[in-house]
Amino acid sequence: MNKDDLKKLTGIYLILDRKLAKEKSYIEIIDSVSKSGVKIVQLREKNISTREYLEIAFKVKEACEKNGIIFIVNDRVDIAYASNADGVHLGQDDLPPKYAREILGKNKIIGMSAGNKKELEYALNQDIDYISPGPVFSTSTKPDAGNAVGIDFVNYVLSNTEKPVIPIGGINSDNVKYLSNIGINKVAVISAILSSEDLQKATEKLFLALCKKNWA
Ligand code: TZP
Ligand code: MG
Repeated sequence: MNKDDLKKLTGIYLILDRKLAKEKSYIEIIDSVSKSGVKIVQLREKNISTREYLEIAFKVKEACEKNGIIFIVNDRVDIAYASNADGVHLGQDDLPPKYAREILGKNKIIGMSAGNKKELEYALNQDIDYISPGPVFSTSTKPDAGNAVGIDFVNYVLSNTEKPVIPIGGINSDNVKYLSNIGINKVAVISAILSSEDLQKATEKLFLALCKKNWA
């Protein structure tokens, strides 16, 4: 996919998190969600060695490629580069996007989180390809994520940029309508899918709710 098409893409951005994936293999997870609306997968490993991270990245990249899914690495520009990922997601404390761009090149996707107006302003002044406001709703998946920013902040982001906006944090099949109603076509989730017994069903349900417009 050309990264310029990212804005038009409708779908789920699934973040792979070992804690919530429990014993399930990432490859099985990707295989079971890829036909149900997951269009982007992010690998988000914590507390493992660089070599281990890279080994996992190679495998996840292969599974994503096979399933036509965009593959993003969280935080680590070195791992994104070495695994030839489609891009990297950076937090406000990670390597500044300008260095990530120098390393990865102009064709790779660089995404950035923003949890308030100041972070948004910083992000929008960088050479990035999408922005993730959040946490939109409260979430226990990332205890240090800060206070929920709410739909109003997502609306504020939408009115301040033409870049793709991919909200994150506490999003599920019940509340996603508040986002699709304001024009959001992509959402990033962890628990809404990974905490379910049936990953495929949970993905379908979320995707359907995301695609459904103009809810009452
Ligand atoms: N960044 C902001 S909130 C969050 C991250 C990684 C966690 C999202 O997980 P969930 O389970 O979809 O709320
Ligand atoms: Mg980060």
